[in-house]
Amino acid sequence: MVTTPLTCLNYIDGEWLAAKSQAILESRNPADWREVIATFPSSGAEDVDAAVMAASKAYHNWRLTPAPARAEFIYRIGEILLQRKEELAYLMSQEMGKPLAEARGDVQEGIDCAIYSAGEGRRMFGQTTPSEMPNKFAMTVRSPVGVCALITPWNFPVAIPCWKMMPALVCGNTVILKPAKDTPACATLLVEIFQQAGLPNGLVNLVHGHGDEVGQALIEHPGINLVSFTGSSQTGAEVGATCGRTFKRVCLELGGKNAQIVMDDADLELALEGAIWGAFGTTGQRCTATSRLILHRDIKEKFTAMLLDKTRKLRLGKGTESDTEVGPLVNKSQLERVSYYLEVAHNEGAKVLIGGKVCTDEQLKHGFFFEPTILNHVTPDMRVAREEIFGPVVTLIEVSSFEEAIKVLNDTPYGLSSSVYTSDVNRAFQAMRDIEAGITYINGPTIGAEVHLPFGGVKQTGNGHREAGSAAIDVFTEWKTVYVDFSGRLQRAQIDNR
Ligand code: UN1
Repeated sequence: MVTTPLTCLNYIDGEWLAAKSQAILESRNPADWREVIATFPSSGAEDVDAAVMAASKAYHNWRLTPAPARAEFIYRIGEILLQRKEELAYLMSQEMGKPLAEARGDVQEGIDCAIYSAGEGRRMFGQTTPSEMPNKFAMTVRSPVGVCALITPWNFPVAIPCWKMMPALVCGNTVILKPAKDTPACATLLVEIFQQAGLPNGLVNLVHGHGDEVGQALIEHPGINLVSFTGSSQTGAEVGATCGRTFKRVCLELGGKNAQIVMDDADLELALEGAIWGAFGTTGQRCTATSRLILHRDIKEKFTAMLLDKTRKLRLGKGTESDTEVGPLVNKSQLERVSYYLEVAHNEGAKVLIGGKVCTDEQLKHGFFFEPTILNHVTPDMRVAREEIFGPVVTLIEVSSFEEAIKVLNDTPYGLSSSVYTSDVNRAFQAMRDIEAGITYINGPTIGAEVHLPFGGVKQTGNGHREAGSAAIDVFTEWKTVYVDFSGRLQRAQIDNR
């Protein structure tokens, strides 16, 4: 296990460095804020500059390294991640609060991503096509984009950086990781693992600090070719605007207001398990979390009673304790945000069925614990039904028909994940077609996307790109179209002599 507090540093051109300003920040345990987990540099524009320079320099050789050889490094990273899984999971649980089993799952997602991305090194397919002309050949090949700035959140502190770094590197890019300031220790250990795999210097750089300093400097930097950002829609809109102005390719994975529909013909026990896991897993701090339960009126009363019973039994606690089911929120401002939404709910006329307040348990009073909360009498127009809360709060909305359920599900500014519990195959297929979201689960919860499939959403959830799976290769490569004319003469195109 890692001994805390850790002294985390930036990693630039193969060297571990303090910020040029020497300024330092702290990361604390959200289950007990008296405990410092790590100190880390509060970097600025000059640190970003050094990282961009290193990444640009390293790019020249890396892009010429054959993709299968690049992939071998990624495979090796997966092996080391597997060896160091427990150490990383424990640190994650300490640093951002998720229960150990979930932290292991987060690291496993990184390992899965390594295995998948390494395979991409031997695919990286282009197309071959006939030409309009005789003795001429046409094809497309993929080229790397260049230097990528990867800005990642704290809720999946290993999986999400892996989703971005691994495909980026396999495609021949070099990267600068700017991790969330709530999880600098996880990011540092992860980059140490990349280093341990023997990656050449400058390919992976790590710059810690505040989003509005380091993040801003990165997205504005002329040496950055691509920005991949996961975070709130509000920040994402600004990142997108800056990248638009400076002609950078940008991939945005933003908020969600995901719903699970439970129809009158659903297996209620199954739907219940899904709802609890979707709403309260990771303390509701997933962009895929279930924050609306759209319940058919014929099962609503029964299902609500089942839900209350199960929620009451959830064990809140420190993520590092083995029987914990729900950990703390990540920091004070998240706790304040969730508390604020409870006020909003109250003012809008929603009714708290359970929870609704900061946990007062003596054992947990030094942590950012909020009780798992169910809000009843919620209507689709309420702010609590439309805005992302990012905490253990689920809203109940009653509907009278399947058509109404789909309409309510779609009635939000977001479109990431969705779920329908029904035993009617016709409804399942209709849902697949009509739901406006990037991900739809039939008889499964809204969380739990797998790394070999596209991840992302529609509307304010993003800008049309997808992460993970082969979709990630589309993000991290440019198409080049190549024509080979072996006729030995000028063949003029777009001259109509037919
Ligand atoms: C996120 O919350 O930003 O689908 C990612 C899931 C996880 C990833 C969540 N595999 O719930």
